[in-house]
Amino acid sequence: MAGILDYKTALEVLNSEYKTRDGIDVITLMDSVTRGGLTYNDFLILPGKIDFPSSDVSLETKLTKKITLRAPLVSSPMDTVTESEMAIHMALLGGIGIIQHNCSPDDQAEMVRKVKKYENGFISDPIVVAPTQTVGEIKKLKESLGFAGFPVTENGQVPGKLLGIVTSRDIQFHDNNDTPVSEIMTTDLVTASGNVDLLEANEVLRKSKKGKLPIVDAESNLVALLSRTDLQKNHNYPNASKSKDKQLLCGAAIGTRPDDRDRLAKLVAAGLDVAVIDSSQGNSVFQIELIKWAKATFPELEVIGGNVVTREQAAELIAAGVDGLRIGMGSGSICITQEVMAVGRPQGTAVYNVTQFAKRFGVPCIADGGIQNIGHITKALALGASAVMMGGLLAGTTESPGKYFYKNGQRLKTYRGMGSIEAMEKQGINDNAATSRYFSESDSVFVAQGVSGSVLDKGSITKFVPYLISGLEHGLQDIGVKSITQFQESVSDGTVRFEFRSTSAQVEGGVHSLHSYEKRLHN
Ligand code: NAD
Ligand code: CPR
Repeated sequence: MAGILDYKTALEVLNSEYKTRDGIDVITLMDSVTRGGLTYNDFLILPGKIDFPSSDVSLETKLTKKITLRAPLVSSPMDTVTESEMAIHMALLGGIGIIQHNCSPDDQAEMVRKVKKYENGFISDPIVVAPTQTVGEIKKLKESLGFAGFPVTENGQVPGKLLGIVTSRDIQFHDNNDTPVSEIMTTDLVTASGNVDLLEANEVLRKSKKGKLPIVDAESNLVALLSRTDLQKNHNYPNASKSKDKQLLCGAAIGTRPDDRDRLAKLVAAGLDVAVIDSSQGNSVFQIELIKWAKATFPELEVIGGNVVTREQAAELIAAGVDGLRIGMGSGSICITQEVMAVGRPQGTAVYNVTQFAKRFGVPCIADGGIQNIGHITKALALGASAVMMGGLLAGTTESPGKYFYKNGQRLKTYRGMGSIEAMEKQGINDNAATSRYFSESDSVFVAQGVSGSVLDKGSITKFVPYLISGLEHGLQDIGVKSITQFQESVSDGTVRFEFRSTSAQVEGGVHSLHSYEKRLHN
């Protein structure tokens, strides 16, 4: 039939008559000289061709020059986002957590130690009791914790010589609350040695039919515990981020005050893998000196500098010796920096400009702030970031610090900026924590750079992060790339194409024209 072309001819026509691919390349997209800065919402990536399953997509990426992650996901060093629980689970799921520093150096080092000592499934800091404690005290513990079954150690601590276990059954019908634990505890124990692995330990626990399996060292000191109730929960984490010695990878943030050198020494002694120098404006003599000192003093430690949003800032920190950069100024969900300081940059433009410069020196970059959904992560990767850092998206999860509370029937947790009045007012027990950290010598009032608010309960990151990962894999599949490396190469060579998104296009791209709906993101 005249005028109608068959499939083969369509491809021939496409290849012979069209000089460029549909859409625009990244250079045209990011031409901020004529167009101004862009945020993630201002553009879209055009789909490519799918010829592989999404499970084939690799999300392996560089966090720093030496550290590789299986997932490009980092939790932010904020006191409502990352302490040990978050860092442990981020690392188990293939990303990494950066422990916050609005606390004493000793507390922060202890959090790092907890991550480094963590072994999946083993409780490394079980609640234990001393033989001199009373039945009454055990009943109270049971009431407040919701479980009983406490190992009894000679010194009432871990490690400590294991003497027995006191369980619900031991105290159930015991009316005399003054009886010491030593008289009623079970001493007929099944234990496993300290070098047992999780699979073997689970097997011993299963066969023993006991509720708890104490793990002891060669001197019979209790070092950890395995609980029957956790048997079902002891998932495998094949993508866990681990150092050479098989411990989970852990990051921590420090400031640029003179005291932060002592803080860093403590963190390194606790096993720290990567330090993030935390400042909204990274290009300062304080930071440059600190980077040089840290790299000279701890050659094995990876150091991420920031924050930066321009080539010039990046160049200074790269010259000082950073192993990675953190990009973002004023894009965070709790942030008022652009409003108050009049400085910052739209995040898409900041990410693109810094990454294109830093990649010439092999310095990976983290896109920090403003990540509201999976699409934003894909776009940050498209613009050259190796990983994204998230605050608000991970706040309100089971693993984030802080207690849930209810307001208007909704379950919430606090989420606040680290330069909010509330965070600055948090009084540390040590002179480097909290307020002293934020003041310049001449300051007499706080100038807030962020707000304090609340976010909805998001459940556990053990569900939320796999959702992010799966969504990313599907996104890359739609674009037609099998890995982050291929993605970034295809953006650079112009194969992956983009489109601007007008305001009405943004409205069209969101849910619209419904009377009501419920936005459920994953099962
Ligand atoms: P900062 O510690 O870098 O700076 C606070 C003040 O202390 C600045 O005036 C700085 O010049 C001064 N200072 C730092 N080191 C000094 C030294 N050695 N000697 C003398 N003065 C020194 O912290 P910040 O930039 O205010 O940020 C505070 C927190 O808020 C951080 O956690 C940061 O990540 C967060 N924040 C982030 C952004 C962002 O857009 N990414 C914006 C604002 C705040
Ligand atoms: P969201 O992921 O919530 O958008 O942004 C988190 C990022 O915001 C942090 O990693 C940090 O860089 C930045 N941030 C933290 N506190 C801030 C204050 Cl007070 N002001 C501006 N930005 C802040």
